[in-house]
Amino acid sequence: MRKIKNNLILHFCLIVLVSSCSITRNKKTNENTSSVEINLKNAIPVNSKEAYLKRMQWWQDAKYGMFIHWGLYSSLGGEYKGEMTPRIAEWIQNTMKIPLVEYKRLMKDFTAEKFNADEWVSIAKAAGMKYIVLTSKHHEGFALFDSKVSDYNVMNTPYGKDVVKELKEACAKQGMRFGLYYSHLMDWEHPHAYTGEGKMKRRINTLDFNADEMDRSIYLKEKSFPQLREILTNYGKIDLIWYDMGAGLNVDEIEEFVDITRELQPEIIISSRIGLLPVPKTIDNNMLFDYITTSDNYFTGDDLSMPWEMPGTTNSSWGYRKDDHEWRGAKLILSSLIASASRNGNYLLNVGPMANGEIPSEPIKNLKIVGNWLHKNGEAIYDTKGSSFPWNYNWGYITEKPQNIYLHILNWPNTNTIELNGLLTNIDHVSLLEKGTKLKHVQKGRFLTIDLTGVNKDDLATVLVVHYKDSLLQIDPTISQSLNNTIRLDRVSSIYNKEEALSTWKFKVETPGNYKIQVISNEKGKHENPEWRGSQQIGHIEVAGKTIPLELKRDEEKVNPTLFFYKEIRSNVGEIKFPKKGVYELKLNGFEINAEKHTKEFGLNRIELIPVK
Ligand code: H79
Repeated sequence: MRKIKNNLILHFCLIVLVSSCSITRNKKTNENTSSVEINLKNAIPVNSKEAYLKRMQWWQDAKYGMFIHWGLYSSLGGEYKGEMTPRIAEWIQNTMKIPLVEYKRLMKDFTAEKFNADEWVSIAKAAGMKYIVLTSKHHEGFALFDSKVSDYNVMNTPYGKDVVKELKEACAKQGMRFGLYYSHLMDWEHPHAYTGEGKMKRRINTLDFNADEMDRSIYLKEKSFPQLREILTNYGKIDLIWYDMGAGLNVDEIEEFVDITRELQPEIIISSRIGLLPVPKTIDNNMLFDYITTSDNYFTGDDLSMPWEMPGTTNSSWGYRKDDHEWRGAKLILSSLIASASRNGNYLLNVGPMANGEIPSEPIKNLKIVGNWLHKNGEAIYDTKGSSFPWNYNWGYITEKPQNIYLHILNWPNTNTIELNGLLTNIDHVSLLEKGTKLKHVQKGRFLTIDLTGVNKDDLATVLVVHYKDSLLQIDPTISQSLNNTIRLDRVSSIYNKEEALSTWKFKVETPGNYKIQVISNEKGKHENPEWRGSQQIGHIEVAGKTIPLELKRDEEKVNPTLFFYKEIRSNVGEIKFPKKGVYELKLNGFEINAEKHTKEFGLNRIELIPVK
């Protein structure tokens, strides 16, 4: 996603290119795509927005999936010649410069004697996950399926059976949706998997091959396209294809991937990492992917303009890594799931089995805890839509269904009350989702206040249901003070002018007086080395006729409820006086803000104005 947003020029060119190609797309006459014509005309699922949304429905309702990274790297567990790789474990061949002949010998260690497809699916089921995505081939080039295209596959290991087939069958048996990851551009076994120059060159196996002699069309023709045809032909219905690292492919190449995919699996859902592409402005035939994959392990807090999914890890690697015991706890997993759902996103959470086929016990345990919670509270996750409120709340997140607003309390409030601000619809009742117990509440003006006295707190998340009878939920989008008088200015509710590096909020003040200003932001960048950009910019805040120079300091830090590796930083900025009731404006000047993981801008989360007692 970051790639998409960072490339505005490319963005424009691609939009033009993609749409002008659309006319010719169905007219290709070469062998690979001749049959596409018929299929695309008859079955392209994006002929109308309705058809697209219908095809996407199961996935949007599912919310939660299991990612499985399994390959030859799994047998190393991150260790090569007595040393641990400093980077993600599945990159070990590239990072530790392991010669291909030697790496290929790992095939003999792919024993999988404890692999039981039914058991894996049962684990996902018990976790409350609704779909599974398996690495059919990762960057290393080794296929987990019976491939006639390349011998570098699971049939030539001691295990000797087709893993894709077994898992697909187990999924079909247990009613689990099944998707495949396929690294379509990168391949460290093929001599022609050329990804590009500069930084892109690091994605090539330059240890065994000479990048200057590479011809990508050979790789695509010999391995990537035909293997894709194999996985999309030999296993019945495939629900989703997770292309990865497609940056470097040109639009023609991307289109060819799309054509093959849609030809063989018209109902399939395609991930955005198929290439460096813009987010489509409209849902139509020209779409080359169906949903946006966000940056790994990074939830920005935003809703996006089309369906989206955050892929995440349970420790720090995707592939099995034996020294990494920093497992993401159940509460963090659940927070990420709830937060994603509250902004209409899915969460695809990874496990990295060992070469013997065992999934490490710690993530299984944590997944199960979340699964038990979902068993009781699933109504508030599955089939929901995101929050209608344009701001966030400190106590947790919101999901919705017609007539119901679900409040997921992750941080129990000291006041024992939960408050919704801006609600205009009349409430019928408020209850505890799990027990159905009705809760005392008061609705006055734009505030709904719910009394939590006597409510048993669920340490993971307590869900309240706010039930209303009107056909529509009405919300007043004006930002105003909460009942404890704090004013919360979320990045998601700001008007941002990028050229002027200016963020503006308008808000109502009911209680005049002195307020402390605090800026809350997130670290970003590589997970091995999170960075905080607060000290790299200077600017000022203009509010209530005053200009306050801004130099942010790391005054407080805490673990982020959704971002495993990245701290939430609080900076004290000063004080401001609101002399009387009324509408005020706050301008954050000189700060380029952007919540995404790999952008250099400041990762603003919100500004809080807190009354001075
Ligand atoms: O499959 C998982 C990752 O292996 C894959 N995508 C997820 C779902 C992925 N491939 N590349 N990346 C993610 C980006 C990471 C690049 C890095 Fe590196 C690998 C950073 C450090 C090692 C390339 C090589 C850039 C620096 C060295």
